[in-house]
Amino acid sequence: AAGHVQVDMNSDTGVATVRLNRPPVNSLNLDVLTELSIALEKLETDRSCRAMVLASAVPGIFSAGLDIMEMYKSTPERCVAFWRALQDAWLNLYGSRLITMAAIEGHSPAGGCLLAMSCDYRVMADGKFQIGLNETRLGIVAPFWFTDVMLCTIGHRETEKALQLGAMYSAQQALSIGLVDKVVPADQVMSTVQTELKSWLQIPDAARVITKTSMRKQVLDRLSSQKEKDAQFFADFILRESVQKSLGAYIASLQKRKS
Ligand code: CO8
Repeated sequence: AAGHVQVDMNSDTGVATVRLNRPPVNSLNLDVLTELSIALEKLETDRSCRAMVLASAVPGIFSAGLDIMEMYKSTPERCVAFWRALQDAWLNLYGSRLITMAAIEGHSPAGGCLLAMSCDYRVMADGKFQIGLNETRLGIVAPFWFTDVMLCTIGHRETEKALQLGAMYSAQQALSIGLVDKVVPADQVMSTVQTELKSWLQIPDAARVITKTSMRKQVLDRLSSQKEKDAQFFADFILRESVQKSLGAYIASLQKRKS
């Protein structure tokens, strides 16, 4: 089904807005990730496009991360296909020549946090929303490239704590450890991103892109050089009986939280 990723290209400014649109929580399944990859590839080759704002069309949610249902009681084949789609979406985003900004207007756990961290700049809404890599709380382990991106964002010590605890941070806490760059009231996130973009757009693209690429190349190469091995590892790990049991318990706790 198409339409889970809305792209709004402003050819006057060269800024595209990409909104995830998979209610209720923008969880990332195979379809969404495939659509996101394709959208990013299109913008990458669109010479009129210089920048991209990654945002959500669902109020109160940036993205709930990977669709847990893609990992629960799935098949090895589906797991590998799903993981390849995630790898490709991430390689396209983290390696993008565009200026990429995350407008985090809601919750952003796990895969949502990965997408946000993979942008060049993050503005988050103040208030009740949380961001972080909470994988250990689900009894799963953040892949090495999630860890790499977090290391590049907040440094070794904070990453150690964040990952072991599966810590979820408020916007203010995230700001204090450098996980986001700016915190503003929810209704000002977009305008703040637009203001920040002005400074980035003043920099000649070629010099900025070479700089960005050289900073990110090592981390990108580490996954690119072992995509198949990484996908196989994911499928083997996630389908372990003990891991399935943890995921089952986590899904039940999500449901229980509601009633
Ligand atoms: N996947 C699938 N379904 C989800 C997810 C998800 N990630 N998150 C929420 N849902 C479902 C809920 O179960 C609920 O379903 P239903 O209506 O059928 O009961 C529905 O979406 C709405 O959710 P809530 O009622 O909880 O909505 P709230 O607005 O109250 O809360 C939150 C939104 C804060 C996002 C909350 O739903 C939440 O915390 N969700 C869990 C997020 C999470 O833990 N994601 C982790 C995913 S794992 C990941 O991204 C990286 C994995 C790396 C794998 C490595 C292995 C080697």
